[in-house]
Amino acid sequence: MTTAGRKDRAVADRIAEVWGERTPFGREGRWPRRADRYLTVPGDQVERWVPSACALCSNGCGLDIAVTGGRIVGVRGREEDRVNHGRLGPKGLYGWQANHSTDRLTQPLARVGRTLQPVDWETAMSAVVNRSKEVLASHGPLAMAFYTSGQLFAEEYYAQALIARGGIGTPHLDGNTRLCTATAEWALIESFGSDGAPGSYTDIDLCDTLLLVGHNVAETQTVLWSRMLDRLHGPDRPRLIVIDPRLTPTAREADVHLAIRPGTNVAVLNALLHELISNDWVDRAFLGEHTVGFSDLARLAAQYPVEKAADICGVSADALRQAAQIIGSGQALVSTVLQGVYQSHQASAAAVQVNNINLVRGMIGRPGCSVFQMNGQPTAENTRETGADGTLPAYLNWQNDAHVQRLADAWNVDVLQIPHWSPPTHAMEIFRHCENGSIRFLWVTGTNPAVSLPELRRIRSIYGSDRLFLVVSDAFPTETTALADVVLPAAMWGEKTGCFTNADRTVHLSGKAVDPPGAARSDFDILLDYARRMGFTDRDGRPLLPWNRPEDAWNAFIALTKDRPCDQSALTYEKLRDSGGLQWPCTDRAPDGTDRLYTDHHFPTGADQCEDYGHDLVSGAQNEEDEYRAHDPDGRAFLKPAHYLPPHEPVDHNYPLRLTTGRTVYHWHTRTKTARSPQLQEAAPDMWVELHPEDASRAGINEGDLVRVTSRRGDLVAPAVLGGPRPGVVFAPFHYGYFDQADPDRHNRAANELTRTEWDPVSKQPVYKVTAVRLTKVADAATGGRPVVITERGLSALPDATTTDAAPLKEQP
Ligand SMILES: Nc1nc2c(c(=O)[nH]1)N[C@H]1C(S)=C(S)[C@@H](COP(=O)(O)OP(=O)(O)OC[C@H]3O[C@@H](n4cnc5c(=O)[nH]c(N)nc54)[C@H](O)[C@@H]3O)O[C@H]1N2
Ligand SMILES: Nc1nc2c(c(=O)[nH]1)N[C@H]1C(S)=C(S)[C@@H](COP(=O)(O)OP(=O)(O)OC[C@H]3O[C@@H](n4cnc5c(=O)[nH]c(N)nc54)[C@H](O)[C@@H]3O)O[C@H]1N2
Ligand code: SF4
Ligand SMILES: [Mo]
Repeated sequence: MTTAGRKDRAVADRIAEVWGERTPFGREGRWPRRADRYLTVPGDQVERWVPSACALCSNGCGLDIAVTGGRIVGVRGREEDRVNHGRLGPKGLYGWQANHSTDRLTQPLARVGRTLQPVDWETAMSAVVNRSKEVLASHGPLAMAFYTSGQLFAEEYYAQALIARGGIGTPHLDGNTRLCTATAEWALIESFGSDGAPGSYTDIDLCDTLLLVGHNVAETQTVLWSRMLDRLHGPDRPRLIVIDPRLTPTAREADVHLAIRPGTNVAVLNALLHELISNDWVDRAFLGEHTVGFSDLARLAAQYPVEKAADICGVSADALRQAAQIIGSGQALVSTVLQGVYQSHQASAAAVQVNNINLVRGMIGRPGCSVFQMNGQPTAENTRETGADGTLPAYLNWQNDAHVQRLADAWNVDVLQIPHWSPPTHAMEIFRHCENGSIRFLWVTGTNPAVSLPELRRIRSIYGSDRLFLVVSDAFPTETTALADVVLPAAMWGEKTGCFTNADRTVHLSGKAVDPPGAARSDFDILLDYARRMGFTDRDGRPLLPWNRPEDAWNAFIALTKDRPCDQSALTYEKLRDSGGLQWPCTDRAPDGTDRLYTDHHFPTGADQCEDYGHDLVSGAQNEEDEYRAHDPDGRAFLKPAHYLPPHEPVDHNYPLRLTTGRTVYHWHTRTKTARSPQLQEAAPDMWVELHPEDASRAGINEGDLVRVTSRRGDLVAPAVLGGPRPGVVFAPFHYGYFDQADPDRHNRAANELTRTEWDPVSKQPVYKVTAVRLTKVADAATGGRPVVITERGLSALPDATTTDAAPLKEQP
């Protein structure tokens, strides 16, 4: 950091002070502004400020990018932005430095034997196009697949959806949104008929009760947590319930922390529902007019008295009663749900029970009342809206012929060109088809599956297979690009223009601030080039993607959303520029956007409108159109109950502990960006695992000792940090792969070596949070381990620990 950088920072150190100073405010007050910025040059040397938003989580904080001499030199939060009121967290302030990292991909690469050689764009794109044409000729469209991101821009996803579904005619297009918020999407569809976040961040300002389920918001959406903290530290403090097996920074602030056993969400939520119903803390008028299914829900919940749930979940019955009492007596409830539900056992069934809690209380569509089936990645919402994630664009229903026809008309293609004989293929199924050889061409964009997918040994073998032609578009060399046949260098955020939508439906236009390095190109331009070279045309022989700029694609997309639940037909670039960011729906009737959905308590469940006919929550069986129409809920929300089932992989004598995986505040996923941002990398330089002191002492493990965590599929070796998880649970961050390890072929650092190929029956989201493992000590801190620096947040700062691997000591029972 330069001296100038120090002098110009209007905020304290966001590494030590993750959430910054408190600016408390009371209920119905306005969240005070706070101007956060970080510059590496003196402020008066900034030549231009380019409006954008932070793309390092789903909060989508509004910011401006500072540019000097054609380089990004810093960022400042926009005080007038409705999302962050000027604040930025650690990743937002420091993460942009990765853009200028010297090891960016600046040229396409093509495989020659075992190595990747630099080539020009002509050579690279010809290779991609020639192989596409060969595969199409020899195996047909079902041999072609695309695996995209939750981190590109809406325009890029829409181009991909049009190429895959309208151009090639393959159902095999999905996003890493499948690993991220497929369950958010499906929980919303199952309850309300359509995707789309019902609530608004203004509800945080107005609520009196917060229920956070499997959501460590303090570390994963730090600016949203600042908003919550400012309420929690202000007058009329809302009451806070946190359901999480670990004592996270979020849980530390809770009135009631339910540290449940991983995988038992449905049991705990059913018990809460049972308490609410049996105490008559329910809104009978709302239930009668606006929902279907209450008697079934009540009947099922009655089978979950708190004592039974306490037993299953490993928490006290009193704590459960207390939590229910808080929810039952509050007048304005905001619930949030994230990966502790979506990536745990019975993901969709559990997420829907949180919807049910808000519904039985009648607390939705009113100020201060909402449920956030949270997003994670910055643009995952757009993957879902544009149809790049295993749904059709604009929340159209693949089983509804009129919907598919509407899409075919918009694209001017034959309706049979758009695959709709079954649901679009989900990612885990795509990889299965690659494994068995029926998919021969896979194009991966903006995701690093060789670290982020479960059971990495299997993934490496699938991606590395000679039979599969693998194209990877990325900004950096990664564990996945290393397996590719062709690597395409991509422009990143700040180097291209496009829109993205945050977790409360706020859309920002992110401007191009600087040119991409070397020959790197935006994904949008790469996709247009591919479409032209492939010769995709519409029914009249005109180019299928008749666009030149991202704005053209955006205009086509928003036109398609007209009268759909995600209607953004009036949300032009011009309006986005003028407003600095608006919430959809944004239409001629609501030109300034819409704060919260369902204020009239009419839900998009009608058979003609809904995005899907829904599923059985436990088996995942798809409902059919005829049966749905026969009981058309016609605007009423569904209350869908579900029984608790134990996790599929049991803990037993050999694997007695539960591994759960997740995040630290300082890193973003597989660290391609945050490891290249000096402050963030320094704050959390290497892998660790967190243990409960009782489990550690039983295994003879002290803080800092090197331990091995082994599952039925693989192992990892890392120093132990004590504290955090409940007894019986081990926590490992999933950020650390192999690109910055001395020996990249030594595979015992990534958490996903241990996880299992398994997914939720409804959302098809992989299960990352309930792996059965055992623990062994490898070496003492003093001998083979490393000194561990424990911060307030339980993190450790330690040098290269995974390269040491002494002989395992006696295994623990
Ligand atoms: N710093 C940082 N922020 C991020 C990201 C990042 O990589 N780094 N990624 C972004 C993305 S894409 C996402 S999806 C979000 C994820 O954000 P979160 O969901 O908040 O993060 P996780 O750490 O994956 O999981 C949350 C919590 O679930 C708990 N948990 C585990 N098993 C269970 C269970 O069975 N039941 C319950 N109730 N809880 C359980 C874990 O202990 C953990 O504290 O974060 C976003 N923000
Ligand atoms: N065990 C375990 N595994 C998990 C999770 C967990 O909690 N536990 N969480 C899951 C979740 S929620 C998520 S979201 C995933 C995240 O998993 P990934 O998506 O695989 O992780 P990232 O590191 O964000 O990968 C994004 C890639 O895109 C590149 N990139 C960045 N910007 C651009 C761009 O504009 N264009 C292109 N073409 N490339 C770009 C980056 O360099 C990076 O390589 O991991 C999942 N895996
Ligand atoms: S909360 Fe999320 S969007 Fe906001 S600054 Fe932090 S990483 Fe960026
Ligand atoms: Mo995610």
